[in-house]
Amino acid sequence: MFPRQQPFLWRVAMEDHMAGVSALRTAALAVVLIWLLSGVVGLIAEEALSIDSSAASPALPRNKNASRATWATSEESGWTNSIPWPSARSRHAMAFDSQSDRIVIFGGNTGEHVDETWAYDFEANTWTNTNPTTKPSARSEHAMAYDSQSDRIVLFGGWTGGSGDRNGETWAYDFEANTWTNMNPTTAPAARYELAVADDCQSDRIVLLEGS
Ligand SMILES: [Ca+2]
Ligand SMILES: [Ca+2]
Repeated sequence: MFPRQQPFLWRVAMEDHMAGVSALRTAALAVVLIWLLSGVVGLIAEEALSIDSSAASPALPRNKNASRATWATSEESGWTNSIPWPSARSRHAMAFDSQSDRIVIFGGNTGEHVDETWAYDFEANTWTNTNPTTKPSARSEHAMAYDSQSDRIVLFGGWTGGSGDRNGETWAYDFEANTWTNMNPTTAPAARYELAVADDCQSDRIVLLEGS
């Protein structure tokens, strides 16, 4: 009995062995495929991270209002803030138009006298060069105050350049209309610079003090 059954058992054993080898090969192939796939996924993830970090790599100036700022690139200088603001200056004059909620500056000295009118909006954190068509001549050391009753910023005097070049003009600025008007009053203080002015809203008068 036994010798007859042996070939059958051997054949069964060989078939089981071959099935086991095949299963091992399939498992090994699956492991290799998973390893290769994880490598590809890793490379893709690394590339995505490098793209993201390169996008943030320019040194953006830190600013509490950076989220509202507009940024522009330049090949020469990298990142720049495209929001305009007045250039550095001294001896300009400034007044607050409370009706328009704007701080307005005029003139000053940037190395030379300038005749720019700028308005600052605190909520938007923006300076605007209002570029009015008519304006006082370039000057510094003038004075400005806001007349709340007439909603005008009044400017007087200043230094316009040359030796002894004092100015005695009275100008009024309307922010909404963006117009400067030379008031040419019949009587006026003598021309001067380094003066001070203030608005007495109760009596509706601009008061002028001293000067050179
Ligand atoms: Ca106004
Ligand atoms: Ca007035």
